[in-house]
This record gives sequence, structure tokens and C-alpha cells, in this order.
Amino acid sequence: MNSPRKAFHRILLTGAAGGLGRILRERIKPWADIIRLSDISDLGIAADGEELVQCDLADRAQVHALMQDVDLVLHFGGISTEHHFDDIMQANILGTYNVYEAAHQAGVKRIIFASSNHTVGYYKTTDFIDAHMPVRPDGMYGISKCFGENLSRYYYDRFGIETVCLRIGSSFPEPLNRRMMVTYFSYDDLVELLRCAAFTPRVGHTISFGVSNNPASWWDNRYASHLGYQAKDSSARFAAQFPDSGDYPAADDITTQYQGGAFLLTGPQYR
Ligand code: NAI
Ligand code: 15L
Repeated sequence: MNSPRKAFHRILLTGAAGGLGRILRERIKPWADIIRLSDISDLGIAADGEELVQCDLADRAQVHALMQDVDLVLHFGGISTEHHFDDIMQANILGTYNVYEAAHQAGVKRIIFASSNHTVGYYKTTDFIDAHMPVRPDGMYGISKCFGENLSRYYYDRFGIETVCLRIGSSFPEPLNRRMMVTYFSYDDLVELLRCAAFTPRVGHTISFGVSNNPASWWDNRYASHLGYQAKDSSARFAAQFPDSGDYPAADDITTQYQGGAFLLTGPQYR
């Protein structure tokens, strides 16, 4: 007997060797007949239903080959923290351009782009912001994510390629500091938001904050409500690890005054 048809034939996941990529590799399997996993780093051994392609996103020819016969792209590859601008330019700016142009030429209809809260890291921790407010990146990394958000807006307006930009908060097994009590985004909630972004019939160009249902919030997700995402997890269960001791924000600590946290202490890095 044939197994039931899956929603997609082939999904491409970039950044598949990374922290989130390794989680998603397992979790998105039920969505497609074939998951094409790509990274510049080693991807191990292909399991059933997997295709492995090691390549550099900055290499246009490789990315065009990567995109053949793909129905949906989850673009998670790139540099994921503040870094030398030259590296960010190659991996995140040129790399994301290559992904979109290749997707356009290959006829891909939808991309889910791993953006970041660092597009808005220069808002204060006393602000409550939505996705229509101006970006305020907190470094070159955040600027590269703003580029991806604008690029995807253009490819939607010009060519109709739909994108959901996920402004991911802090997606780790658990919050690592007091700031992450606000930005925590559990792996289960990440998968659920991705599922909503992949399966909602029409998404146009949407920016959604990727965050769990934490006790405190800086982000109003009203402009992504059509995705139907409902967070199930909360950082509340980790509260004992980060008691409310001392002022937050603290008058002498910009990492507590601005949403970007420790990224505020970084700046352009040169060789
Ligand atoms: P990660 O750094 O663990 O994974 C990124 C992957 O991209 C790595 O495996 C790396 O080898 C690959 N990569 C880097 N440059 C590349 C290139 N030139 N060509 C091909 N592959 C390249 O990061 P993580 O945590 O898994 O994040 C995944 C995505 O989500 C990133 O785009 C990151 O910016 C974004 N994000 C993650 C957050 C989190 O809390 N984990 C928060 C906000 C955004
Ligand atoms: C990000 O954009 C990074 O990719 C991740 O490593 C964390 O630093 C996260 O933001 C955060 O703000 O906690």
C-alpha cells in the first residue's frame, strides 16, 4: 500500500548543521517526501528521505543548483551572531540574495526566512513594539537580517514569492539569563510557528516575532495573527533560576536597557 501523500514533495533547509537546523532536521520530516539539507559544514550521513548538499551560500552557482525541484525553503543558514562585516556580507547578505534569486529562477513559491530580534535590538526594554514599526538594528548582524526582510519584501512585491520572516527571539533549550526570560522561544513553539508559516494558505509577506508565551513581552504579534500561531510554552517554568533581584533595566547597564542585550556591546569588527 502506498503511504499517504505528504504536503510538500521537497523542502530545502539551509543551515541544517546548526543548532536549530539539527532540531528541525528531525521535526519537519513528516511535512515532505524529501528534505534537502544544506550547510557549509558537514551534515553527517543521510537518513531515509534526506538529501545532503554541502555548499557555501555565497557561491551563486551552488545555490542555484541547490534550489532545483524545491517546493518550500526554510532559510536558516548564515552567520548567527555579530561578526566581521566581510563574513556577514558573504554569508548573510550575498547568501540570502543568492537564495532569493535562485528561488525566483527555480519557481519556488514560498520561503521562511530566519530573521532575528536583532533587527529591532535598539528599542528599549521598556518599549512594546510591533512588526510595522521601523527597524532599529543593533549591529551588522541585525542589519543583515533587515536586508533579508527588505529583500524578501521586494521578491514578494515584484515576483509574488511569499515569505514569512521569523524575528526569532532566543531559541535554545532554556533561557540563559534574565533577558531570555522575555525572549525565550522553545523548540516546540519554533516548530509550531514554522508549521503555521508553511501551511497557512496565503501569507503574502509577513513578519512574525518568534517567541513563546512568556510572562513578560516586548513584542506585539498582531500583524502575524493570520498565521494562527499559538505558543504553548513559557519561560515561567525557569523563573526560579532568574529571580527579580536588582533593577531591570539597570541605570548603568545598556545590556538591560535595550532589547538586543549583550549585542549592544559589540560594534563593527575589522580585520
Ligand atoms: P547556528 O550558527 O548554530 O547555525 C547556522 C548555520 O549556518 C551553521 O551550521 C553554519 O555552518 C551555517 N552557515 C554559516 N555560514 C554559511 C554559509 N556561508 N553557507 C552555508 N551555510 C552557512 O545558528 P542557529 O542558532 O541554528 O540559528 C539558525 C538561524 O536562525 C540563523 O540564521 C540565525 O541568525 C537565526 N536566529 C537564531 C536564533 C536563536 O535563538 N537560535 C535567534 C535569532 C535568529
Ligand atoms: C540571535 O539572533 C542569535 O542568532 C542567537 O544566537 C541569540 O543570540 C539570539 O539572537 C538572542 O538574541 O538571544
